[in-house]
Amino acid sequence: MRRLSVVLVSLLIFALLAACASTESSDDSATDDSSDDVVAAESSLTPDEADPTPTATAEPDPTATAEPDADPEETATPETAENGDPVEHIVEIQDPHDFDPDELVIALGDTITFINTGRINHTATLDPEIVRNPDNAVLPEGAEPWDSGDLDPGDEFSITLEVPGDYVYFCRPHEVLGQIGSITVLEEGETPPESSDDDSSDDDQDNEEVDDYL
Ligand SMILES: [Cu+2]
Repeated sequence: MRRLSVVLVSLLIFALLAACASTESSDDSATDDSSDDVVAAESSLTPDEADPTPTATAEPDPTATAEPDADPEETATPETAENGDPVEHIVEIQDPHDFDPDELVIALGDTITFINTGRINHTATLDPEIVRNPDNAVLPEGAEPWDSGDLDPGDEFSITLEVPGDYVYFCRPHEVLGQIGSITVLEEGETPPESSDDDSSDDDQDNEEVDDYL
């Protein structure tokens, strides 16, 4: 019985060692094979995982669709400006031969009122038919010529320009003396920039010009 048990125990130990060795080797081979399989499985899974990724990129797309939503808001802002009351711009006609300001940028539908604040007669005129220098009478295509007629001191003349574009007008008696003004009418929905600084600099230039003439 002892021998048998010793043989059995030694067989058992041998069998255990053999099993351990076989499992180690099989583990190695199995690990390699399975890792290859996993890599293959991952590579085959990667397209599947790549599909969710576009789906995840599709989530930013709604965000991108939210940006177009912001654009209507921006277009809504000009609409508010369009719905706003038209602005009246005052241009003083001054002696000896000056429009103040002589450059205006206005929104479509705004009104310009010329006021003769001088002591002599002036006009505010945009008529290519009666201008001496064609450069002094410029109006966009489709716009109508206009003429205030003679403005006595204190007289006013108002006009609303309905066609966007660049205008150059003049004073009939004083065109040759350089009494010229320009108006830019912005496109529908555009609003004129804040240009008070430019106006003041223009005024300074105008005053210098007047000083030169005086
Ligand atoms: Cu004049």
